[in-house]
Amino acid sequence: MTNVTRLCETKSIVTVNGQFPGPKIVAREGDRVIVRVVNHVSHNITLHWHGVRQLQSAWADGPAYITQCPIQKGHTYVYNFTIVGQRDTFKLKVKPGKTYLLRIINAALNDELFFSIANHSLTVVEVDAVYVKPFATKTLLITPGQTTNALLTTHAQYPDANFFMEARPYVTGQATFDNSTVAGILEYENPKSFSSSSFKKDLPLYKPTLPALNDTSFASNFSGKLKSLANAQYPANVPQNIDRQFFFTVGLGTEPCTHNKTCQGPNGTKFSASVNNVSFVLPTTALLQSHFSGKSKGVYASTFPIIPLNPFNYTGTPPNNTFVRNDTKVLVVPFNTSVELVMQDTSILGFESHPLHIHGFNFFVVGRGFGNYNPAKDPAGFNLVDPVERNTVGVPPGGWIAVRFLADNPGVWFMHCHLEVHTSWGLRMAWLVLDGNLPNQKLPPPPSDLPKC
Ligand SMILES: [Cu+2]
Repeated sequence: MTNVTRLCETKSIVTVNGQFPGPKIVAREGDRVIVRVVNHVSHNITLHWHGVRQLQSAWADGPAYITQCPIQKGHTYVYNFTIVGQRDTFKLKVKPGKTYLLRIINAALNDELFFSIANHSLTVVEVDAVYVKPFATKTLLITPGQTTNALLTTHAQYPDANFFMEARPYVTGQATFDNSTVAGILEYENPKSFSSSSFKKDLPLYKPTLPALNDTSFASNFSGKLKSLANAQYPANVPQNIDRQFFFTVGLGTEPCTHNKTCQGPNGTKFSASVNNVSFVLPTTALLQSHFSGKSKGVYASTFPIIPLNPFNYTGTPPNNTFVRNDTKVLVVPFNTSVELVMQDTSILGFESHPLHIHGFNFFVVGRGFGNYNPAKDPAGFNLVDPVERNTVGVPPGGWIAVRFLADNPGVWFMHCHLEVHTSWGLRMAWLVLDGNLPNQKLPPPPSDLPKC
């Protein structure tokens, strides 16, 4: 634990080697990364390497009770994995007439964010470690769990001004939220000035114009601009033929309030969240180990519903009964299954954008729309040529998203809303991808130091 002070507030937080943000790990394509984690705090700990595809290294993925039991106080675990097929992941001082690469990460817990720099445009070149067709924009949108690389070309001449870089939330839900704007300053080095050290307060300071807090049409427009590079060197290997189709509702719900407790949900119920009305309950032992050792009984059921069990008009009037089912269910797919998954937001407790994140895979975002997904009409509009490939995508508020991926990575893979509050309420599930026949298509055995629950 380390005391950290930000914006005049000091808190004791969990840090890595006493640093916040944590230490930077620099790795190249093909590198093997070995990190020995020693838990010096009294809480259980795991580390997840967000955005790193754990190809055949499910044991190193990190989510507690999914791929491993947590590391207990005083215990250690060595994370060991190889970086495969990955293209990477504040006063900012710049020089005129140059192009800078900004690596932007949304590490917030509960806020999707708009980001803009006054009087400058950004050229988006990569999201979630995959190249995209470059496009220019004044503002970008980034959800928790997403990363975006963008080029910033500075003014050709020293501008005699400073510029705010600002971020503030994109919010679609009905809960209260922090609507404050955070700001950094983009400052130019004056080529004619001898001292480059002091910040010139007397210069004009410009502010960007950010979209309104609930600007879903901006969000939709921005998402529509994201396309894979899809060239000979970086092809978009979109599954063209589908083996299995799944339809998940994602959204909020309620559950009965625990006896003698006060709950914040409607009519004294407790807030919950679910996928296909299953609010995922974490087991007390890790799913991956239970699967590998063939001891799944009493830990999880392989009966995750592939469509909603009680269909309703998802974007119309919500049903009277909004109770979820609490359960630990996984969706089992054979090795190399070509998967199409449609995720539909629901009107239960209000529409909301949910940034859905999958571990173990990238998916291609082949379709997106508002209202109820129509399986008879909507697939005709799917982009199977150059859809964006990523690992976290916002399901539009009151809309749906269609993704495709090839289940070529054996193991148990967590999928969840990246808004921390929704994950904790149960908007999470797990895929179980079985072994293939060949040796390189199998989940290797666990490392000997895998923590015990
Ligand atoms: Cu959510």
